[in-house]
Amino acid sequence: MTPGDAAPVEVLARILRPAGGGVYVVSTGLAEQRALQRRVYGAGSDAEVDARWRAALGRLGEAKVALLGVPSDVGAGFTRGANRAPAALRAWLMDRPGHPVWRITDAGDVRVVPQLLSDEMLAPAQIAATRAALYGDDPLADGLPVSPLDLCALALDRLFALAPDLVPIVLGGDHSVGWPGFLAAHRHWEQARGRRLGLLHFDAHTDLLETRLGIKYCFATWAWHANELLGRDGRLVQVGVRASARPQDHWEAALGVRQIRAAEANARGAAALADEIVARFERLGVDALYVSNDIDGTDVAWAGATGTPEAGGLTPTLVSDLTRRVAARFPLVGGDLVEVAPPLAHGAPGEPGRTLDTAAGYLADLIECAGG
Ligand SMILES: [Mn+2]
Repeated sequence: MTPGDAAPVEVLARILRPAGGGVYVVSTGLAEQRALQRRVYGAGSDAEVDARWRAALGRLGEAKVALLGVPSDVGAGFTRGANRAPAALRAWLMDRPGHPVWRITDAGDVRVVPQLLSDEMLAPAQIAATRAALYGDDPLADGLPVSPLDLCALALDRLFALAPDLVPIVLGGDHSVGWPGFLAAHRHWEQARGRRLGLLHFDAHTDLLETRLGIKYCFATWAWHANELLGRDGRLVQVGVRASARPQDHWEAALGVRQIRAAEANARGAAALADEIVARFERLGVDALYVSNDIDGTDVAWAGATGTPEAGGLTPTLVSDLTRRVAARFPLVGGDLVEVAPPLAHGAPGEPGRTLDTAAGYLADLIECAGG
């Protein structure tokens, strides 16, 4: 049996965990994880948490928007901690019951083995060993992947099998999860259904390396691969770049992207930028939008708890306004929010609450633009 043979909900039940439970813990962190899960599900026991999560999986077929946590930071490169975002943001939002996240279906978290990233990087013996550890001798788990990026892509594929019009919102994790997020959207919407995606990407960095230290998929390469899927035809627009070894015209000439650096973005404002991006996407035949929001595109004043902070960034107002203006013209069919790293606040006053507030706003933008 291959993973394609089992019912989508049965696959999801094996490769996901209840919300907040994707980080594997044994002793340290276990009490905190259980407490959060009981709060999120309004449950009194682990069994009840599990039952309510499975009930949520059962409702996915009718869902319009769904949240998928990917608590992995193995794709990061400088400072880690983004694996804690899916749990920390849900905990933060527990105190904000009016937030739109509580109106949508939470599919839970991808199971994360914290030393793995992509199955392509693993020897067959490692895949077999981890598969046995994760799934035991479950016959329905035969052939399932074991690494976060592959599990995320498979989960999104099965979500689309359950609900073809679903808009999944991926909550990372480092920016490597943007790769399975966009790949799944491209397979479903562009390759299978003939739509043309535009990719709006907020970031301090270009993420446009083909490989980094020989690694194909990581935080610094996902946008290169996404741009290849788009055929380098100009449908990748990057906003907020300010930390790059090469100038803007290099990336625009070499890869066909449009890059609006942070200083230009802040000077022109959301309305003018939206006009440019909408006109560009219209000219290129775009009819569906994917937004990848790396919180380090935002200035450290509002989002300091992240792995590679850079001064001189975007304001949250600009990021939100631009997202909503472009999504008002092209339907949002997928998105991710990545690089929120609550442990990296370094004791700065008001952090990591300020970053979580900024992230909560961006999550609301994605959910509401998706119609949730
Ligand atoms: Mn990034």
